[in-house]
Amino acid sequence: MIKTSFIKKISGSVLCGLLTLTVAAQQKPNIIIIYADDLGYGDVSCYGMKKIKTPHIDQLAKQGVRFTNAYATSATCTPSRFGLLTGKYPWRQKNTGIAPGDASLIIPTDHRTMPGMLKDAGYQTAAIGKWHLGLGTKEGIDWNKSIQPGPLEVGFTYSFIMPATLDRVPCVFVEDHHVVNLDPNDPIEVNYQHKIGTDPTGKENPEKLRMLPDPQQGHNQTIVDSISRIGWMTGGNSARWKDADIAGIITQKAIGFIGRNKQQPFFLYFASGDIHVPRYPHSQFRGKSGMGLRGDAILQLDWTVGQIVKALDSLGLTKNTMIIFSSDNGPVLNDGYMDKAAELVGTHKPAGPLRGGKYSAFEAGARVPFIVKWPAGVKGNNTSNTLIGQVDLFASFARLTKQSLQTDEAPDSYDMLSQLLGKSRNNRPYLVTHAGTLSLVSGDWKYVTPSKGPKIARDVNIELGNDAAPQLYHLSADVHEEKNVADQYPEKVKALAAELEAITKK
Ligand code: NG6
Ligand code: CA
Repeated sequence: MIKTSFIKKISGSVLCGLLTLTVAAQQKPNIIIIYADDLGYGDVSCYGMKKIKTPHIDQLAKQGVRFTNAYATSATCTPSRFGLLTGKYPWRQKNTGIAPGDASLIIPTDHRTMPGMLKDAGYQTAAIGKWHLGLGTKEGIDWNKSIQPGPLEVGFTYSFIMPATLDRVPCVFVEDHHVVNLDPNDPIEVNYQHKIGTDPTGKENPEKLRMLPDPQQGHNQTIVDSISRIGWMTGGNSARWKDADIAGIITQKAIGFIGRNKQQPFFLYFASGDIHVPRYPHSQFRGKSGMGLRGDAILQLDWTVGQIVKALDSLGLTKNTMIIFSSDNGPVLNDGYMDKAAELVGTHKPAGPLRGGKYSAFEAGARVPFIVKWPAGVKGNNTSNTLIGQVDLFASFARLTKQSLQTDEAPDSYDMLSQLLGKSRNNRPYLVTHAGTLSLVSGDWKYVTPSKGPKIARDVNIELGNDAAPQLYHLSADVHEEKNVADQYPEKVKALAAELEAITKK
């Protein structure tokens, strides 16, 4: 009797100790960034999409804070991702434009990144999905050997990535340092200058294609999975992806990572390939939106969000996991393939009330959906018009995880944790966005630097927002940037131009 109660006492206290340990280890919230590709401000139903429903994304908004004034750092992918992960405006560094498929790693390995900082805070950190930040050194990559530097050299403890974009070769997954399912007897070679190997190309064999590339835009080189891509590749046949399976595979990888790390804090940077071209979602979604493949890809993206939420629920991790949902840049319809996105969009406005789109200095270029859900720290049903940037996540997560930033880290990142949690509405003092030309958003105003660039990108049919004269918009009254009021407010233009100039020199 005595013995039993003694044992009970011991095991009770051991159990109690274990529980305390688990709770202590779980005190730091898990963080998941779900990063969509080319999803516009108006492309999900909680931001105004009427034609199709995105219930899982809407649910995040219902249970969290939905931001109406949040920005990617840029109007294209590579620079936005660079800004998000480094806390530094991409235009401060050369070669941060849209990365060619054979670009070397763009993120410097000698500075801490956001995942690196979280790793120091005790997190397991994963990059899963689209990378598009270059891989390897300037000497080039041998895709058949250890591929580095890459995500693991900039702070991630695990990675499972598509190296560039879905429309660029090599169309294979890379897990940590190696191409997945590569047969050493069928080595991969990639070339962006000239054709290599004997694989058919879209240019020579259009009859082999499931969707035609837009003749104005290229994308007519090596055919992988019946879709021609940018760049040429040969070999690696067993490793090549099937486009319809990508979302399912990366979602499974994400759920696997979450499951493996359920006992310790984790950070997951989940970069979906949806809804970037080529759009070829799983048959479960094809034909379901009534808006063609672009709408179908939005349904697939929403499903992905639902799967991740469900996995958290079943592991009991929902309460202490912060999910941030956003997009890398604004919307585009025809971005290289004749997938009928433009023909079938109907009355839907991918950019909602905003002007322009992907590539544009107008608001639709970089103002994107941005939702934060964290049951343990954020009240639901909250909408915030606070000015905030994805570049601010680095400093905000540092505060959340009680890490101090070194002086040269995340130079453009503001600690906006209170705003993320819906507890403050204080604006960031200003935010620079980038689409070739730089713009400064400050309070109600937006100043766009004069640029001699074209006014319209004809191939994608998007207004780029370039003008040789300075542009000034009163965003709170004119969110569609109809009226350039620079002539009416010369002092404002001067002040904002000077402020922007000073920021670029910092
Ligand atoms: C452009 C491609 C476009 C897309 C984009 C990158 C052409 C004509 N257009 O250069 O199809 O791949 O790059 O998109 O090649 S992003 O979302 O990754 O920035
Ligand atoms: Ca993009």
